[in-house]
Amino acid sequence: MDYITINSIKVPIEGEKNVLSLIRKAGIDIPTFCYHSELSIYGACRMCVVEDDRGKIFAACSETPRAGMVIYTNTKKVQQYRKLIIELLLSSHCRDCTTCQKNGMCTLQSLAYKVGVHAVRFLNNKKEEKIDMSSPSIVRDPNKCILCGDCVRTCDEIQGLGVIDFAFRGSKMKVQPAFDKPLAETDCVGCGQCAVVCPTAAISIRTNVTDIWDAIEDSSIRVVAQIAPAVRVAVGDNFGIPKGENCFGKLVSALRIMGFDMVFDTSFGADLTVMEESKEFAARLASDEKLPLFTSCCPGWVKYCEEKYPEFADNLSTCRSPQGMFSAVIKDYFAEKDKEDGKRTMVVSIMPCTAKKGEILRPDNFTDGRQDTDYVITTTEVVRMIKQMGLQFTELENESADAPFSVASGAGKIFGTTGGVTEAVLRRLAEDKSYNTIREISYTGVRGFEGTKEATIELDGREVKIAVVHGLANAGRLLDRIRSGEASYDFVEVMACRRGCIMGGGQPSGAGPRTRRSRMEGMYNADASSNVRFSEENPAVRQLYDHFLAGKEHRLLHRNL
Ligand code: HC0
Ligand code: SF4
Repeated sequence: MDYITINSIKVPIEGEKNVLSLIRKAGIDIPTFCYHSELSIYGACRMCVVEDDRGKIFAACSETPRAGMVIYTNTKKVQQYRKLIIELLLSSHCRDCTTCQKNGMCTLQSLAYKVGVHAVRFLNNKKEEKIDMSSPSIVRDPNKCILCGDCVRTCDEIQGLGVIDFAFRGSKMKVQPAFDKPLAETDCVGCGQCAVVCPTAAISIRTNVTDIWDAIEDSSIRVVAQIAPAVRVAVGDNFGIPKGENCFGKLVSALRIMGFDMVFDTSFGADLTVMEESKEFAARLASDEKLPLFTSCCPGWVKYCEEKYPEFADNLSTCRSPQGMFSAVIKDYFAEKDKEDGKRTMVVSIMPCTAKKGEILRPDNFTDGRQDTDYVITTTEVVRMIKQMGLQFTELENESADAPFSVASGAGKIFGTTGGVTEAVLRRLAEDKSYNTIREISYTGVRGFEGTKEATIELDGREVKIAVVHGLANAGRLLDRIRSGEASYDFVEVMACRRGCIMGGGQPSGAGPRTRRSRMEGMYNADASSNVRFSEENPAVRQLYDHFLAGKEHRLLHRNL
């Protein structure tokens, strides 16, 4: 076996493509801004410099490991080099750290501390740039950009959109959308994946925390929360709870203490989606029309499809997303009571997703001219609220969601990971409602993190072809194959974010491979430990269909176009 020597430790080369991977394998954490294992190597930030035994300095991320190499990761020369890089970055960086959205979570800030920069010798003579607040999902502040290009490569390579890019050269270089257009006027779908990788607050989540506190303070407002499936397996990250652990019960307690009047589980809305989408799928299969049926619960995907592949827009399910369905039901359900109590119901969704902030503003998410969901806050925003409230999150009791929507099936919960929507719909369409059926469906190929998954199942004597895709670049490739006739499917699930909502733009960042896997396992554990595994067996869903929903399905549950 070939080795390289890192700080006198012999480290075997086992297919690693760069020296940085070997350094990390040796358990040494060296700083990086522009290196992400899933993106192409840019090698621009130079923070990962190391020194070899001949005194040569080079970036570890772009150096191929060679047998016999001897490198040192923290020599005096390396330390001075890194310090100078940070100082130069800070010299042209707005330094309002104490009031910045990213305060305490900023890589530039933490590395300045780590490498020991206590003063900046160079003057900032950059002119102040306008902050782009046009998107409902994200905020772009060019004054905080360090030109690492992480956002550019994410939007291009993972999402296949290329909304933002480098413009100009030398000291004038910037990252911006083409022609410096406001984000709202571009193809941006609001997925927030650029914000996840941004090391500073150059791209951050547009926050609604203050609006929520204001509503809680107002006694004329009934503030109702719904918690998305994937939030429960990530909200604990910031409180030292093991990765992937289901914190739904603790989050319900936290929201009640904060002053939310009622707390519900969006997985109940997902159960409604399963009911409606499986009906729609069965009808399309019977008529052989508008196939494949594309899922419509991911707003990033819906916008992408409408704008980039309009010829497939009619194939999108007419179902609203679980968030959309549930908010419409909640508003309608409390309408009478609101009149009696002299109150107004406000629905606040707690989501792993930044694009959901845009979904709620779409006309097809209004019922009778009224906006169904009033605000979306992300997992990271709710974490901030818990901290502002001073709650000891780990100490909170587990509480359940409120009646009458207090039961959610396991099928509704797995929506939060890629393949979950498909699996839930297949459970609904299966005739045999046994554990064996659940197991068989889980083995069809819909589970796992592969970018595009395929499965063929038999339904009513017919072979049904399914595809599950996540990441919009993967979705684009699949659509191209469908368009050219190279591939054909009956049902296609698309989630804009790689690995589904568990890795949404609003989730706590810094989630490496182990965390991603733990979040996925957390979703499947939430399903396995549910008393009800099939959406149609959810007693609260049945009750709703039998009484309240009769005759209202189309108005409340579908995108009325
Ligand atoms: Fe998702 Fe959803 S599963 S999109 O990823 O379908 O955001 O968690 O809430 O609406 O349920 C996000 C997560 C949801 C919706 C559900 C769907
Ligand atoms: Fe690209 Fe998504 Fe960022 Fe918009 S939010 S710029 S689509 S990565």
